[in-house]
Amino acid sequence: MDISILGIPMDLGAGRRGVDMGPSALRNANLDAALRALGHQVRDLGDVPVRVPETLNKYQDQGLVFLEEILSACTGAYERLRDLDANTFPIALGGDHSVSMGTVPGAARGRRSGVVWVDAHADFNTPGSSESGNIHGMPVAHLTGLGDARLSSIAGDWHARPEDIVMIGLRSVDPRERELVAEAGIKTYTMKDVDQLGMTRIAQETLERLGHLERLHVSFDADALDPVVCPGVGTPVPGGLSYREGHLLMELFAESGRVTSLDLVEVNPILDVRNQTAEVMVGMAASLLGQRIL
Ligand code: HAR
Ligand code: MN
Ligand code: MN
Ligand code: MN
Repeated sequence: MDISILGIPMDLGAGRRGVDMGPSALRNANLDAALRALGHQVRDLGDVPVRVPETLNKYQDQGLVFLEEILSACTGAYERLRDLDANTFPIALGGDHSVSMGTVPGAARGRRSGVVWVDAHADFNTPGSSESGNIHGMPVAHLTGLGDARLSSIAGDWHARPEDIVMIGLRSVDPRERELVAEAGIKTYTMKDVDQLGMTRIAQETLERLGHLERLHVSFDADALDPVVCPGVGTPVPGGLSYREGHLLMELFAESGRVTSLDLVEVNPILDVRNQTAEVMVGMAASLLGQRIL
């Protein structure tokens, strides 16, 4: 497979500094070599330009922190991925999760696409429901066309349909956000569901539910994994996916042969232990892209 890597070194959407160093940490954990070892052709496109927070005054525009700069970086990521060859597999390196407002439609390249959101959080706030104003808590809502019109039209009128989205690993959802997720009718698997059903069944159900779609995008937030496995994240929540649950999900998706793009986001090297979180996330990417035990 032809794989293209694109970094979006941005932390403007998060409440805490540091995930702007995520792309560097993931590259240092030898993402490209791990994928080449699996027989893929790998090209690194470098990084999308992102403004440095210290050059800006923090502001809110309609309840959105750093709206203009995030819009510009997401648009950059969108355009870069949109222009890739149709059968290239893009891997976007965050950066905070707001980058996915650009990477998901960019990777879709105009086509309808399923979205598997692997995350402790639903990221389904709107400017009206958000308690923090941090845009990384809002990308999925904007992908479906809700929220601020500027952020929801990064890809023109391309939107993810709620019935094409599945969330896995949830354990921190704000009260008003919970209502929005339910209203939208998005399929969710909380950590309770992971405990009760097991990851095998969740992976199977997800692939079945999205069975009408030829293209699937996996948006993998490092905080979906337990903080013991991935300590280097800005918003750790206890009780997350185990190392094996993460790998199993990726392995079952790999077997399906249906995933066509990936985000690796929210890696925060400042809070990490010897780049462990980036290394774990590179392992997840390798499993999704065909690494086998036997
Ligand atoms: N729900 C909270 C908010 O909207 C926290 C969101 C944290 N998001 C991430 N990405 N780390 O999943 O502010
Ligand atoms: Mn997230
Ligand atoms: Mn998260
Ligand atoms: Mn729109």
